[in-house]
Amino acid sequence: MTTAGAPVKVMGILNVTPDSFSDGGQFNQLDQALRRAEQLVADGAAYLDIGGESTRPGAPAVSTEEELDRVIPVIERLRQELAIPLSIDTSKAEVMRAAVAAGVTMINDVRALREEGALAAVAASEVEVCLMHMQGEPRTMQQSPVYEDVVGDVKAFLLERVNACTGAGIDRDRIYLDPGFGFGKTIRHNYELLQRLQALHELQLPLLVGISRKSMLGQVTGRDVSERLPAGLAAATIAAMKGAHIIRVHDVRETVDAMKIVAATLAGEFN
Ligand code: 7PM
Repeated sequence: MTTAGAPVKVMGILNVTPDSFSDGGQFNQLDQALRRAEQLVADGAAYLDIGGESTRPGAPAVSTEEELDRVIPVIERLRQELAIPLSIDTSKAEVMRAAVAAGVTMINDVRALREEGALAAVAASEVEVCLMHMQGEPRTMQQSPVYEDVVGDVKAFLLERVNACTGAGIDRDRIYLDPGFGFGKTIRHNYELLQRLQALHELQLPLLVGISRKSMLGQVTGRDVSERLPAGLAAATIAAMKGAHIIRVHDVRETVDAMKIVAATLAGEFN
């Protein structure tokens, strides 16, 4: 359980994959991304996470060129127009370097800097980094995930990645950890991780958690992706009560309200 500390921050997801903005035309897409970003800021986001590579189970890989073309113009435009810290959801060193040059505050890597050159790219910068746990690769990770002890295994993996970071010259004060809900995990694994989220505090680093609209919500409620918000708010609230520092979501406005209730409860202002 957490103590009353800084309020939990909400990270808004800004997808810039082609399917998220239907018709082509780069200027049109940039304007749409900016409008969506402005809305997320107005809704109370503390970070925007920009993703150009679909990490969904079974998704095709995206080339470096394609990913750069999708995300860099968006980062540059948002950096010009908005003051909010930006995060880039990528695993590629080249995209990391270009995103840092374009002004991101955080690298959010579902592969925890295991790709060639990624550790060095972050070490050469001053940005924050989120190290996420994933078993396997997006294309096949949901086929038959196996753990000895999911919490222990995730913790051991994250510790190894923290050590790889510090060994490469990335200070601990720049690192966030994420158990990677839905990334090579069964429903049981996901709920055991949520139930025992506090165990990850033993690594003594802030936690980032992403559960928004994921199948672990659909499997319990029977709801389709578009109807998972109430379940997502319950999961975000539980993660916050267990001491998560940043919650990564699609529905920022509603999640910020939920986090205000958590903060009011923990601060005891009205008791
Ligand atoms: C389709 C299915 C598209 C799932 C995208 C996804 C996380 C992340 C993602 C997370 C961190 C999503 C995922 N999930 N980064 N990127 N933590 N740090 O649901 O849980 O957004 S992609």
